Amino acid sequence: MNRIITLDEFILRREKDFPFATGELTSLLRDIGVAAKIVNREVNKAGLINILGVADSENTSGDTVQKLDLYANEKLISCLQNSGECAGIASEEDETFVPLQAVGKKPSKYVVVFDPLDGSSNIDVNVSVGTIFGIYRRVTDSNDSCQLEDFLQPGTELVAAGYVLYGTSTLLVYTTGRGVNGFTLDPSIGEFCLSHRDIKIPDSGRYYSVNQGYYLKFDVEMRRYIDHCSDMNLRLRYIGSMVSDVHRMLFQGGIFLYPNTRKYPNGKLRLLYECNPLAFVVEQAGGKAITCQLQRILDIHPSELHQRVTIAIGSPLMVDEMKEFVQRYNPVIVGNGMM
Ligand code: P6P
Repeated sequence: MNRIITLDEFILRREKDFPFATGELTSLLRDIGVAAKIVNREVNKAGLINILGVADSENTSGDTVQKLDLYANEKLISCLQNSGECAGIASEEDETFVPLQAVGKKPSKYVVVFDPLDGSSNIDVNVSVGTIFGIYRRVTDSNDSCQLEDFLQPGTELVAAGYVLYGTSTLLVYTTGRGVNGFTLDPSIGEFCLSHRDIKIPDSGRYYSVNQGYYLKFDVEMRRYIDHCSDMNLRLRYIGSMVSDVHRMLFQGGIFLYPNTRKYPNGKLRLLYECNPLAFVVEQAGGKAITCQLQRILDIHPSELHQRVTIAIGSPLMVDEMKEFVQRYNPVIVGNGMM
């Protein structure tokens, strides 16, 4: 039986891979692991302690906020505040970024973006949800409070990103730009243990994931690509929780799409704390992530915290094929030199 390698041990070992690492990123990643355990504890018993259901509020994006969204948001912020390694956070649940107080005299070098509970509309029906996070090195003077530009960085500047999936088991998947590894929470010892080493996405797959209910609202090139998936007898899987749908693609191969619609002309999903972190993970696993207008997700320079984008993410051969459909049925996009 393989020796147990905990998340803490793995992160510490990997710190040695970074010659100039001074331990801040290591302890920040470990603190996110702690926050994930706390959120997991409540997600798993949400039905028992009356934190299911809808909070009487909407977030910046106009999404109905679930009580557990707010709980997860609070726990993540307090864990990151205690870490002393995080200068500030940007969350789906907060209209603006939230500077965090320095602990002692040490200024913090990093900021964290996160969706505290992605897919939370699924909670009340016991369908898996997840936390998505990304870590940036600050671009402003670390002796001062963090600024908006610390968060408005392209995904290529992420130093780490990942997600926690609260499903049949609780899995933390992350990358620091040297591959992707997965850790399963062992409740008997309260530790995330290495369970999926060096994850690689299959080049292609038998699944496509899109909200078929919007089919008639998609542009022609997306409808033709979706028709092609159906003609190829691919299986449609759509949970309504991006982190869960993308997680499936990571292990089984496939493509996840959220194109523009009349209601969401720029797409529904948020660039900063949904698409960029998942794009970093998927690219590190050998996959691709582009907009439905063929721009690489990680190259986009965000203009505001809650910016929405369209996305096609998953197996490289399937993303390339989708790109061919866009080029064939909407040459205007290609003419704009997107890709
Ligand atoms: P729709 C959840 O609210 C979310 O942000 C993603 O996790 C998910 O993929 C998407 O929205 C679902 O949106 O319009 O298909 O219900």
